[in-house]
Amino acid sequence: MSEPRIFFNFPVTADSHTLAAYRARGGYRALEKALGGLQPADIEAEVKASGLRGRGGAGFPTGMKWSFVDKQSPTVYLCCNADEGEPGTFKDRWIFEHASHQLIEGMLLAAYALRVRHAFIYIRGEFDLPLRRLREALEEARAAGLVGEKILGSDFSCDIIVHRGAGAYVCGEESSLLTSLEGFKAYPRNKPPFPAVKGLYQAPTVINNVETLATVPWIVAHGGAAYAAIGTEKNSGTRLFGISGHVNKPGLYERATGYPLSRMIFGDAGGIRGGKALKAVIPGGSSTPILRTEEIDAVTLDAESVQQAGSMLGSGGIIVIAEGTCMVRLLQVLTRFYRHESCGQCTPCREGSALMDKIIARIAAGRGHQGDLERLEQATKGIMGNTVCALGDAASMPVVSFLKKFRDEFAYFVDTGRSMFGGRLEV
Ligand code: L3W
Repeated sequence: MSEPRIFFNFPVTADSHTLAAYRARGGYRALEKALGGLQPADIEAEVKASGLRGRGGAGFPTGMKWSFVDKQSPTVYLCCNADEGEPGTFKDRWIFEHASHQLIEGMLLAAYALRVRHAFIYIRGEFDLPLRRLREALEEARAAGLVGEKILGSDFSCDIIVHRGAGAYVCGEESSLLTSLEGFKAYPRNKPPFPAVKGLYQAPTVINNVETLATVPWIVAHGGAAYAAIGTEKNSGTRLFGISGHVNKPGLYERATGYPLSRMIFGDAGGIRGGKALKAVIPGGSSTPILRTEEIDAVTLDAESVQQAGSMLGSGGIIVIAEGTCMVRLLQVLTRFYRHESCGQCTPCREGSALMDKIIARIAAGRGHQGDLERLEQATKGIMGNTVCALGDAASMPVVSFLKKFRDEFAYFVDTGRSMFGGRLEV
């Protein structure tokens, strides 16, 4: 294969997740290289040169985020955001199950670059096998002198602490993750100050997604320029794309950025189940705006292209929807989720997500009122931009985009009390 693979570069076997297997495929050599002669600033420079952008959803340049940290601060923390909860997103889970050591090595490299002595992994509470694999890997790494005091005999010491979440989606929002880690109810905080300036226990804190950190060993091993040469100019590298919904071969695919979305759906994922036509795609996790079939023809899997089409690449969770799916009922599933996950701190999000859910539920039950679509739009306007964190926007975005793209289906349901597509929710 000519295109490098940062993740899918080994066959998964019964023991491919172990330290021995990781070492056999070159693992921890980037750490040896760093501790053997690279300065912390060299690592930051390589990450900057790589053009790596955050893989959690927002796509913020990783090297720039690292550069915001006050290098004179006596304490700097690193947090790995592993609270993977965005519906349609299941990539970080794979990394834990099959490549926990790659994440650990990436975190150690980041910790070395940022002079961190205590690094944290905030892992989704529902994860079971991923957590077990991570704990096993950390034990192996500690026993081998790769985590803890004087790593590999150098002056660099760093411990990695695992914190298990308790099943709250909002903890994937970085500031609420910090609040939760500190032991408080996970209410998000206003930004600025950004965590890089004032984060965990008020100290400068870098928070990066699992996939982002697990990419760092490859960058240190091969150089930032080699990474920048993969994919598109503004969105370098490969990404793990999770494709789910009405496709024949749902799963996780690693592709260089710039890969055509339609090739992913009709090639890699084997096309639409049951030979049906494609109706719509949610390209980057459930909070990203939905695209109709005719809008995806020219879309490639990089932030700019997806944005040009009117959506976001987000966390790379591609949800594919076949013809015959009732969009009212699909939106009901999404609004119920966001209502449940709103932390309740901000009134517009708490009350607005409940109101949207109530209206959509009554439409889907065949009891919609005339004017409900306008009420829904009004609710989104009251929420968007008026909350501390992005959850309010995330809850509103599907409502806005579904109403814009499939308004006739909603109007038909309100007018007739029935779905255009019969009585059953397509699953
Ligand atoms: C210092 C500045 N730091 C920005 C940092 C900031 C953060 C990063 C991005 O939301 C999105 C959300 C979800 N000085 C800075 C600075 N930063 N300016 O850069 O910040 P931001 O605010 O643009 O985004 P965010 O709050 O991190 C992330 C969307 O992603 N999403 C969610 C996916 C969910 C998962 C999951 O389950 N794993 O990834 C999908 O689309 O809606 O809009 O670190 O501190 N001047």
